[in-house]
Amino acid sequence: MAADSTVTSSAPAPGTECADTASTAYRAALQVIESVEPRIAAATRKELADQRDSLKLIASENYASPAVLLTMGSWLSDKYAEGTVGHRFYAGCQNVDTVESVAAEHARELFGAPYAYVQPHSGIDANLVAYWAILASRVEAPSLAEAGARHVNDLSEKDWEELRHKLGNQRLLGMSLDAGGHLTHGFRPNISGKMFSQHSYGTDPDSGLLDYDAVAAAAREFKPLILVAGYSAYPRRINFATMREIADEVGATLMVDMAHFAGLVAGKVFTGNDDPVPHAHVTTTTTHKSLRGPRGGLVLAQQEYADAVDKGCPMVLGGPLPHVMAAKAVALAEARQPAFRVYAQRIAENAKALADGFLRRGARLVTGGTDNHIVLLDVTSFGLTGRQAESALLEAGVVTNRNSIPADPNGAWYTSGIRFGTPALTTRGFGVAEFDRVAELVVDVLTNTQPEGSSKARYRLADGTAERVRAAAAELLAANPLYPGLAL
Ligand code: DSN
Repeated sequence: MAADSTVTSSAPAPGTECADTASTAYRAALQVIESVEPRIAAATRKELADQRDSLKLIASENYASPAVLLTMGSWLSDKYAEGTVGHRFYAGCQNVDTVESVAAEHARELFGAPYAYVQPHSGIDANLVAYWAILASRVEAPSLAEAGARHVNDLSEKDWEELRHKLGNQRLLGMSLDAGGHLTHGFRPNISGKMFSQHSYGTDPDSGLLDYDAVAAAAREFKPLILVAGYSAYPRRINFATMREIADEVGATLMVDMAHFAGLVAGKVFTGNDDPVPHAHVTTTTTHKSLRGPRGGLVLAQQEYADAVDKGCPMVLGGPLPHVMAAKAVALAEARQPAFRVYAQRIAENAKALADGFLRRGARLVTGGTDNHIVLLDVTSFGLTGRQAESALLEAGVVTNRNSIPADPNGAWYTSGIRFGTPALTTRGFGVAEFDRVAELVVDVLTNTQPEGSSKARYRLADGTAERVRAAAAELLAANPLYPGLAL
């Protein structure tokens, strides 16, 4: 398939250029690593080459700036600091206190949240902190008051037994995995599906869109303690004001997991009812997806939940990772710059261009399009499973992940969808013309892929397809280099 458009490169996201000083730092670091374990230095170099040479379309990945990456490689890593700022279980935490305070201040200012907790090591940790903070506030605190106790250790064995029973029998209502929810929103194999009595809401079978009346009906019937909103594979915005009304009506706490779209909230693409922070009691996120920070998590809370969230360590977390909290502070400082708003706007514009590019070429999209950073392609329209499509795309240098679609006929392993996201390539400088070309290349691969026999995994890519697509992708990638200026 020939190119149908000439593409021009746009500027990479500010902060991801690699100045001479950063190049020198990376070269020195790799030399030091090489002298101890050359295989790790080699894998690190190879990862950069692989990331530079492929079209990264995984919706949950990005490229952090050299400043963020370099911040993680320091002796801050060597410090134990269980506890909270000014209240640690170890001596000598004054510098970690500074790091944690600065990161939390940036998080509060960026998201307009009364309280921020920056210790969680990941998204699942952030969600566990949130769940246990809500359980502590809504279940444990009233039980302690009733028993006239100040601390769980002061409870009689009988009261403790009752409280443990209560804590283990609360209800959680979240979006189902195949509608786009996350494992930690009550999926049975995950701890969230085991520690709560769980019920899920889906999407409208015809439109694929969230049906708020159905969510309200499920909430009225199930009466959850926690209503979870947020997604990892739903290509649309959520009205969080409506979700809060539903939560209030049934006395639930609204928890929003904005891990996927935190960058769009930070960049003010999602405002008003699209911004979860003013509406949710507790908001969680990872920091490494559209927010473009280090791998990690954080929790934002309204004041009423702040004290309980603050006990995340040692309630469910081990010692904080000071070097990662430092990198969160740097990333959040970057996200407070005006340039980040431009970046976030482009993420959404590019997703629309990718979706339109697919639709114009006859592909079927879940919900018929996107208004966030995700595009979910139903690959059954190409006669493929998600597994076959994912492998064929990878062979052609297009890195994606297979994903369930609502009522998926192929189940959660083989799936029927491919999830695409625009944050990473937008960081490299891709614009709408480049994303239209990406849609063309993806459709080229999928129309030239055939299932092999009755296998849901094996496939055959027509001769020459991988080479043709790789060559076209190489042009796009060369025009939009990753970490321009970084020479190892
Ligand atoms: N694994 C992440 C994703 O890909 O969406 C969510 O945790």
